[in-house]
Amino acid sequence: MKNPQVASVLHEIADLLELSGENPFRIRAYRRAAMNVEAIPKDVAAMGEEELFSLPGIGKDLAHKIRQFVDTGRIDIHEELQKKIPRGLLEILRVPGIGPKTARLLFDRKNVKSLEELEALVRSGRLAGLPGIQAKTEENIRKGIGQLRKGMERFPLGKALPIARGIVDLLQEAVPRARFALAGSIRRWKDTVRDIDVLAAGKKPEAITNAFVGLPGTREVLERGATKSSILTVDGIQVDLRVVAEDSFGAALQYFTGSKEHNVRLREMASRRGLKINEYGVFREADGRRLGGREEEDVYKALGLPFVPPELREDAGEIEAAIEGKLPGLVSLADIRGDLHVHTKWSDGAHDLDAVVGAARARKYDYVAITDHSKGLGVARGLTEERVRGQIAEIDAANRKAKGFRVLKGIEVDIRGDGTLDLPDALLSELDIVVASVHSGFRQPGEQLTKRLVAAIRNPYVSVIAHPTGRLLGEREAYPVDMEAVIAEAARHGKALEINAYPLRLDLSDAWARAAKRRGIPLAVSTDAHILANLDFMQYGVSIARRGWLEPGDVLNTLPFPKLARRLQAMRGKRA
Ligand code: DGT
Ligand code: CA
Ligand code: ZN
Repeated sequence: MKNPQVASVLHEIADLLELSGENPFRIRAYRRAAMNVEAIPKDVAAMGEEELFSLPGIGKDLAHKIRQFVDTGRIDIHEELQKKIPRGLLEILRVPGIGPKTARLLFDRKNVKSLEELEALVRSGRLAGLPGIQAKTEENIRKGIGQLRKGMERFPLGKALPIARGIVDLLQEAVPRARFALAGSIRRWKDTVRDIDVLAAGKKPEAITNAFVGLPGTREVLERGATKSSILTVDGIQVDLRVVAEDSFGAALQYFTGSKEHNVRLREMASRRGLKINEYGVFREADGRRLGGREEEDVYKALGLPFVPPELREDAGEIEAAIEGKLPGLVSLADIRGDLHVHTKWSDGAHDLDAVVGAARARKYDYVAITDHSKGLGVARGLTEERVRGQIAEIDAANRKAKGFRVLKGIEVDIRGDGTLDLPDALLSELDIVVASVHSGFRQPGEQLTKRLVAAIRNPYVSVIAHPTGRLLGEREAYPVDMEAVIAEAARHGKALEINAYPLRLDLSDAWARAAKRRGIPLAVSTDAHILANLDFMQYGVSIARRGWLEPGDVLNTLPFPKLARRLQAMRGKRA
């Protein structure tokens, strides 16, 4: 049992309680517990009831239920609720604009038990007329279904990867001698994935399949076969398992990692050399002799190529680079020396400075930049000039205490609607790093948005533009800013752009990060953490950097502190 599986079931209990019209406090208790289980780095399966009880937001009763779930794969109340409430209502609850009351009403009055039935009802025009459902509501529900259908096509990596890793761990525990790996887009760290692809090989293929179809957190077994099985998790994500022969594991991993476009190119190369590659191995056309396939490297070696990291396998020039021996030496998580965008209690972060410093040090960082919001962001308790001064004093004190670690004085200054900044230059000049970003007026014409970003880049004290396109995966498109122009301006002034590692942002995207690198712009890979656990989002930011072909030298926060400080100083001199 793994934390994502436990969290999913707790979330689902909360949903089911909501559908049964239960007490909101009880519902909130389950939600809070689910979020806490998601956030803690320790395995809940390894905790006793006492230790679970000591976690924030987990009472005696919940500690007992979690323990029960870990031990037996079931929770009584979950089983009872499932008997009472049809599964399809959970899906209906996910339609934007439909709350538990409406879902329940649809069920009670029209016997709607699934998304399909709801769609049919909407199509037939029999939705209006129900109490509380006006023409406007009907229209909203119609739109909501469309949105959900669209969103269901892909999941953010930040949601799918923890679930996928949990699944692989559980399978590995169930069949310790078998070999497991993630494949497909999730192994290539694509920012969104359609499903989770898992590959397995072992002496007892049947045991692998049994473990897979019996995984906790499974809503439905879609397919069960000797070499291919599929399940749907309670989160609505499909997981495909392929079981292959042990000596084909490498070839199958290469094949099922894709991308399809990358593999097509490799097969063309192979065929020109009189070779054939498929999911079973590498073969010589002439006599059918097998040249390898146990390890993934075998495939690339047979073609005379170096190993191509999965993040690059998009047929975006990596094959040409591999042929010429010019693959980039990609940046990795271990190269990251600090986080340059973190919030504290001073604005809308959850923790105080000491806690953030402790968490950054625990991740072996050399520094962290504290970048709380500026005053214009009232909802986030943005800092006035006076409060910035108060924070400066606190950071100075922290730096006097801290040995071998530096706290950078920073701000996430709001770029106002007219392109001016929310705090005066004189104050910004006292800080080590100024991160500037847009938080309002997304609906402005692209031209105005571009002007705002360009103006911010021109301010001598701005160091980094944070989440430059404003996209929120599955929720909001990038705003219509002219990124080419922004990149050109950043290049002109030697300013950095951010790869925001928050899983719903991943902004810049991989493609824009690569475009920025081509112009020699340094990238800051930052988490924008608001709680300590968010510092672990760094892995997603690094994956975008890698998919953007970035090397350590392209990433600002791979620099050791003294070099970083000099670099940030130099940015201020570069006014065109
Ligand atoms: P996704 O699922 O849309 O996020 O992206 P992928 O790349 O994971 O695509 P998926 O799950 O359909 O297939 C996984 C990999 O398996 C894919 O990257 C390449 C390989 N593959 C699957 N079907 C085919 C096929 O029909 N032809 C070839 N050449 N490769 C395939
Ligand atoms: Ca896939
Ligand atoms: Zn932020």
